[in-house]
Amino acid sequence: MTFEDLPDFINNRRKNDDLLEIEDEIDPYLELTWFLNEEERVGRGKTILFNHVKGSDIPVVGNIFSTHEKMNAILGDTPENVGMGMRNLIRPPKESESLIGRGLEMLKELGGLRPKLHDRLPSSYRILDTVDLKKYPFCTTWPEDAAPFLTLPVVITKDPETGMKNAGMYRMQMYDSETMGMHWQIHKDGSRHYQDYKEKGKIMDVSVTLGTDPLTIFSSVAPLPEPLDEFSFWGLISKKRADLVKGQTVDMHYPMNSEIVLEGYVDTSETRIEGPFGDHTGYYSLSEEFPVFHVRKIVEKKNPIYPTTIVGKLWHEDVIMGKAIERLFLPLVRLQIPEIVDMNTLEEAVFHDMIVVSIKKRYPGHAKKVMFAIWGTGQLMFSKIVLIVDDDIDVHDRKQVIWAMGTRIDPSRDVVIIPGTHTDTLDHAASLLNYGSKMGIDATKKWKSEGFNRPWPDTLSMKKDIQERVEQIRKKMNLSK
Ligand SMILES: [Mn+2]
Repeated sequence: MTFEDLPDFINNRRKNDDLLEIEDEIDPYLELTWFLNEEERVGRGKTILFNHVKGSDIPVVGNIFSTHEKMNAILGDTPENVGMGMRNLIRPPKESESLIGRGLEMLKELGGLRPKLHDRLPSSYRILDTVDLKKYPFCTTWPEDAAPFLTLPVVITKDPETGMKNAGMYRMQMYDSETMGMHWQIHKDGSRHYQDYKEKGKIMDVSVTLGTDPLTIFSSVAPLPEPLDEFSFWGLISKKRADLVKGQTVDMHYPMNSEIVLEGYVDTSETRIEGPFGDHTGYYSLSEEFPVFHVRKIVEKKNPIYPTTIVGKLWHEDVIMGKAIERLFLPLVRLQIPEIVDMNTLEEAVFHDMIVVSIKKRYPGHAKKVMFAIWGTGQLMFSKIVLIVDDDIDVHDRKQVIWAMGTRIDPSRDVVIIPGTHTDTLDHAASLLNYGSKMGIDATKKWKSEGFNRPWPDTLSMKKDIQERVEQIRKKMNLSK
């Protein structure tokens, strides 16, 4: 089961005693997002509906993804199970199946997931006569932010050649009542479309959907392999076809369950200073030139609800989403790099700054092979530090990981530095924007065939019978937990 739309999700949260409704007037300037922050900090992470937001008639909802329980409700299952389901869909044929039979079955399954396209807006929508972004409760999160930012927009663009849709999430700075910044990071699909339009010297249509069912929001964040678009991914998870409706002034379709849609365009010859913005790195992103989005038309539901999120250091809901992505995509990553046993993208390192991967090592130099495979796989390419450990290490146990890193490496032999390569746009330490270096650390036990000629010492562990005997005595004395 997936949610119909944002109000359906909110009702579900109310029923599950996971909704705080705030009736006090809350200022969208700093106060509102700090409220979300505090609810997460105390470890409860309830969804919050702000019914009275200063300067706007529109309620705001936040903490949509703030617990694992909620994330599972949104996916309709655990990320692990969803990932295994996707892996099975693209599994190779079994011995009993013919290759063609399997291929046809796959096509049928995937074809069934294409979005359904509608021409007419449902009657519950209205097309506004004027464009005035100032009436919306857009939030400012941190004191040095340049302006209010949209933090959960689903930005839809179309490939100018193939017409293939993309839905991505890029923060958007409010400039005035009609224009916004479009923070298209250079490696993202939205930015690639932008580059293609720019080469042709064309203006591009863009729609920005604010508030859909949470799975659509999640899909726009998921690092999907190129041929799979976000709405088909949505279909794959929800096992039904997404309903998209034709725009009024843009040549594209967008989710028919949107609360608010900003239809508009980006003139590819125009940029403007964007930022600073308090980011999920824990720093303010610096100001840079980015494209500008002009709103032509606004379409909204009667009584819409606006969704927002807070990013900052560590404990925010992007960690829950990031972990769901890690678990969901692990089975698919393992299709491509089968020697990976487990991986941990560390939230303390903003996910992509450090990844720990355990492998079943089979041949000399295997750890380095896996490092290079990671730098060549989807958005794992952003991993700044890749730490490879043997599969006796639990990658989710920081103590074991640091122990392996400390005791199993000889730095001059086991650390590789790759100079002059791509970096994440939000890597503030790289000397140039989008360009820097990577580090791989091979913390596997070294083998003779890797030139290691000393014996590798045995790892400590206690005999089973001794453990059991001591445990019996402790139990008798009530010392056992
Ligand atoms: Mn995409």
